[in-house]
Amino acid sequence: MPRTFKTLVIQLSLLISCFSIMALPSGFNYDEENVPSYTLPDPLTTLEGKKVTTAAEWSARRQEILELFRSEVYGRQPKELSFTRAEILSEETALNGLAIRKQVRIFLTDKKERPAIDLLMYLPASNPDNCPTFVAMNFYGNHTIHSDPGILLSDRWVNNSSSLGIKNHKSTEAARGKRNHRWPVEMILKRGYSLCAFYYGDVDPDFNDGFENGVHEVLDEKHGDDRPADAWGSVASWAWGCSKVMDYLETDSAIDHKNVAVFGHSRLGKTSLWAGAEDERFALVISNDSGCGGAALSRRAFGETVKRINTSFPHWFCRNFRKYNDNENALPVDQHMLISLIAPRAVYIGSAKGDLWADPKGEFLSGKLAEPVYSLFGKDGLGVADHPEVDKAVGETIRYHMRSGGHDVKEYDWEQYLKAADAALTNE
Ligand code: GTR
Repeated sequence: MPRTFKTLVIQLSLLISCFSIMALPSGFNYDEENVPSYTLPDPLTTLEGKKVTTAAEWSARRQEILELFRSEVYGRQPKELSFTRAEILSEETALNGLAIRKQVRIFLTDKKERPAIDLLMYLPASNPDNCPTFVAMNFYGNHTIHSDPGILLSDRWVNNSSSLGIKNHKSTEAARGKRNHRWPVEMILKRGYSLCAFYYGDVDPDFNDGFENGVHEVLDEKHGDDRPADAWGSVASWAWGCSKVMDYLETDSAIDHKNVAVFGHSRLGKTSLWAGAEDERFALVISNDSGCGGAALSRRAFGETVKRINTSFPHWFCRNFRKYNDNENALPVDQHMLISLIAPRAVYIGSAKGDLWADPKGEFLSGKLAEPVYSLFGKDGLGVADHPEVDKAVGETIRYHMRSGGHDVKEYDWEQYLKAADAALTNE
């Protein structure tokens, strides 16, 4: 590369990283020296103070921790979890013969036609039966993940977005394929995996409406302030949507339902972790840049804090979580215990260097501190003592990397997730 061009590239990347730091909300801590001192609860000590030393003892402790997350952080999902019904909307060859594109409407309750998840399935044409898959949530509708004209245009409520041309909470053709940089569909298919994508708003539109719409309207007995303090928030309902997709996949011979990964980015990374905790059918759980309420330790209060997330997004968690605003040390759990709930299954925590808001170090530490639980099952964790350098993926059953760049999903991330799938899912 000529020197002047190289200098320009370096200057530009410095400028970009400055921008990503400048874009961080002010009034929050981004300095390691100012992380408060804290003591973390031990995943392997029961509420009665007994030490857990075997995998058999872990199962009771796991239940205890799961209950704490339900009552204090994400809220409780309704009991009824069984599959109701699905309708095949279309099934055709697509992507120049590389894929079979199947679109399926999964009805979420037997009470009404909506809410329903529209599942976009891309199956490798070379391997359309019993194929391992990624269940992956998207932010603006299935039609945004690829320019494929056969993907049904979502008509559901969506967040407005100038870059996707979405106004008045309604998506249009202008948004088709606009998020394709986050979705290397062809790469996934060529590696022998299928992709099952859905729009999270199909389950619950992402705005604070007192839980009167989406699945809450149909399944919750009470709405608004009458809801119990441990009633499920939106993250829990999106996670429940992943389980509904799994219910359907168990009925579809195209999918090897014993080898399913669940994937999400950012708020949907928080969601994939909670889905993996609640539903042990997911063999691999992937969280990309999930941050506060996801993989990052709450007690570090680095970047986004519990108070800030409960204030900006009062509908994401249960009301009890607000007790820990500026009071993280009182939490009976921290997010390393969320990772522990996934044991002994595979988990991948992806971070990004420029994404200080999501606290990469706090995300790494959660994986690290879950290792003793994986050890009970003879499973290897991250295999390193300290945070790895940038763009260096580490780990075995627990995996981690911190990619260069900002809060996003890049091809580098997917390359690592595919390697994790090769190791964790059997692909026959
Ligand atoms: C941010 C929020 C993060 C993350 C992100 C996203 O505004 O503070 O916790 O969830 O949104 O989901 O895009």
